[in-house]
Amino acid sequence: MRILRFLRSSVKDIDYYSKFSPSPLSMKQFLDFGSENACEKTSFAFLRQELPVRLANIMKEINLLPDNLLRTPSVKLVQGWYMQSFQDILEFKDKNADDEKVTYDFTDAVIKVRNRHNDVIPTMAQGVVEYKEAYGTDPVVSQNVQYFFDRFYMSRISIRMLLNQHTLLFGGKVKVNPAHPKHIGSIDPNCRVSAVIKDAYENARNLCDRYYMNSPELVLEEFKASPITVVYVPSHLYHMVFELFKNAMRATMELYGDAMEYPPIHAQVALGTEDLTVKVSDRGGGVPLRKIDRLFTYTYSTAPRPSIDGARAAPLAGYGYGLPISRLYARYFQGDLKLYSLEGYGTDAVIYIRALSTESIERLPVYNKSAWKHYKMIQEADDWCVPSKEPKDMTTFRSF
Ligand code: W6P
Repeated sequence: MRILRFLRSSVKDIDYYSKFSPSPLSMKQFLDFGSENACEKTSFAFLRQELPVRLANIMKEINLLPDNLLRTPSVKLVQGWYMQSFQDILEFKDKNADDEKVTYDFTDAVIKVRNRHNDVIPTMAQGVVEYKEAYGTDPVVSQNVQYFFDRFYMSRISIRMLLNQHTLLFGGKVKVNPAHPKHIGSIDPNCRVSAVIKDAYENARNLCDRYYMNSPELVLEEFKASPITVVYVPSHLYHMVFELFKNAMRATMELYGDAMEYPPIHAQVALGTEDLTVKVSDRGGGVPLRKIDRLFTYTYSTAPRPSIDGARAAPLAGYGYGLPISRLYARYFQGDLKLYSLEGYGTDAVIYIRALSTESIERLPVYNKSAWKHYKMIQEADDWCVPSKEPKDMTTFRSF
């Protein structure tokens, strides 16, 4: 009986909070939370409303996954984490924001929530593997799963951004990070793009050297006299370029085999009035257009991992969610990540970031009728002809 009442009340709470739209924050608003006059109390008051809204919105979408995927132990586990975290935060609904003990306990709860969700990505990936093994893949399910995961992981990125900002700003004795005193939580108001690129390259190169015993050089060009900077989360930029370098290196090394010389990877950084653009180019042979979409597909990337024998290090890239998640990081602040490939030559991977912090606003999924429709849509017949390899027998149309 107690369990039932507990479940019923949380379902009502989720319904209630899912009817609010998440409130996207701009870079400026994130910075304001970290400024002199902003305080833990303001952040607390915002988060105790906004976190349940973002959690409830995405929990409603988890429920729309195909039943067979929803029933896998992995997805059930993740669902339980969301339920628990939702309740943990709701505990603070009617608490006194002026009570220091309350705000202290809240920061503690925020840390617990973040840690609870550390393994969401591999756990959900496991759920997809279990589902594929039992039921195979069909195009309608794959399309829905792709739609879901893009929204689910974007929601997760945004929630973790909020959790991180709160704990970095208010979790310690002081707001400043001694290693990076100018950072506001995870944001660097003067993020030097090329420095992050060099760092990511060096670390990708280390992995490449371990796996292939060699690695391509980097040629980095910046189209501006002074170092290009942007208001951004350096860890997000690092995540994206690190992923691109791993892919570029793998393509290069696999194409050139045991040759002792490799074409370098080029990285270019440009700053315009709207966009800050980073291009990573390899000459690793490219990918045919038909196969580009697959690189961003969650159901495609989750092939059961090739068994890793102890002697050989983990492969450099692939079999993961690296590229789709990287694209979400780019889109999170209204940018994008695209691949342009020349099959038979190489690939350009381009990251677009908003140059103006006023335009860097969170891009968040919202649970509403039109999201609901995406899952319920029955696949209608395509409105384009199916290409046929056999040309039609034109003799039928002869006029004699
Ligand atoms: C490739 C495939 C790929 C994906 C992402 C970035 C670079 C590259 N190069 O051949």
